[in-house]
Amino acid sequence: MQREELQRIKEEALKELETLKDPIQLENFRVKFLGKKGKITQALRGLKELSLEERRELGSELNQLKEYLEFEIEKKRREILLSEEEKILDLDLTLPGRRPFLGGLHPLTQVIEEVCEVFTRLGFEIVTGPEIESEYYNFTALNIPEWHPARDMQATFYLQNGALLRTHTSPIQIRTMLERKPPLRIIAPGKVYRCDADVRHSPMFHQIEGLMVDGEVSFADLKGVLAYFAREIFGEKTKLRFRPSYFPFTEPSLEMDIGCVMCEGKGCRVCGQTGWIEILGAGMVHPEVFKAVNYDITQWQGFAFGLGIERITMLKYGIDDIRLFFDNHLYFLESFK
Ligand code: FA5
Repeated sequence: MQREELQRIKEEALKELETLKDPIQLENFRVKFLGKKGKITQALRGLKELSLEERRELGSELNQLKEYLEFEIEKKRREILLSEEEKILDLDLTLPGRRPFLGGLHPLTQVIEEVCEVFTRLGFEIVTGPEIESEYYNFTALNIPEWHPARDMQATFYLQNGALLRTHTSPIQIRTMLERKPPLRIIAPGKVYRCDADVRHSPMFHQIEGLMVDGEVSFADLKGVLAYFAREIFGEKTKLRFRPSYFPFTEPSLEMDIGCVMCEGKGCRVCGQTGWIEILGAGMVHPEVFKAVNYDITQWQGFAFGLGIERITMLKYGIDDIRLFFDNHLYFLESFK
């Protein structure tokens, strides 16, 4: 990457920007310069081959150009929208005034609300817990002692004071059981964090934890509740399957997969060519977990589950890249209003 090359990209982008007239041209332009394989993205990647000083100088200029183009693309998008409206107004002056742009709920918020609604219908109460957790609640009380290899199943962000960003919503199980006496039925939505990123994995994502404890609760109850939830959210015809799995805090454990809607089960990059996407882990509460919260294991039984909200939303709306949820492009968000 040389200064002349940067200059060439800049001139080309600014010249082309002037000529854009419709949303398709605008999107092609965005992909050409700012997309994953776009010229600016590639140029930013190429910086690592330069000396520190050149990297600093060209990097800052490239980033400025990137921000400028992002701003201009959004501005153009609005101009195009307004000019379409004006064309209509030219034809009919009796039309009402221009309406302001209305915001809407983020698709993930919509799905969290929808899933919570399904479980509250079944008598589950909504609770929450902190995102900064101690190792005790996130791991130890869930039957994952320090030496246990299962700690590596969830690559963890540790804070300097020994605390951590919770890697799952399961610590809320412990907090709730310590505060309350059974019987109980709760669900707990929230953000969780893992050092993980690709088309299906995001370093921050959302889960909903579920926990039911009562005198007699069986594995069949768990499967029944999960199948009901899947039918309510995805419709009667959706394909689902249960697979045996392992979690230190449940025994026996399972994972539930939904047939991939992107390829209808044929196999694609989103489902890793398997035709299925895993959306949750679940199982019967492990006796060691009950012991950690002083519940009498001869008296109480329970099941727990943890749903991945991004995966559910991807399946529900046919979204093929998890990162779209967090880029916050208006054209993406507006399609969920
Ligand atoms: C857990 O987090 C367990 N706590 C779930 C659980 C709860 C099991 C209660 C038993 C009892 P897992 O790591 O598999 O399990 O994550 C659960 C779901 O979160 C996955 O099925 C997937 O849908 C979603 N998920 C996991 N990692 C990511 C990620 N990096 N990005 C987006 N979604 C993810």
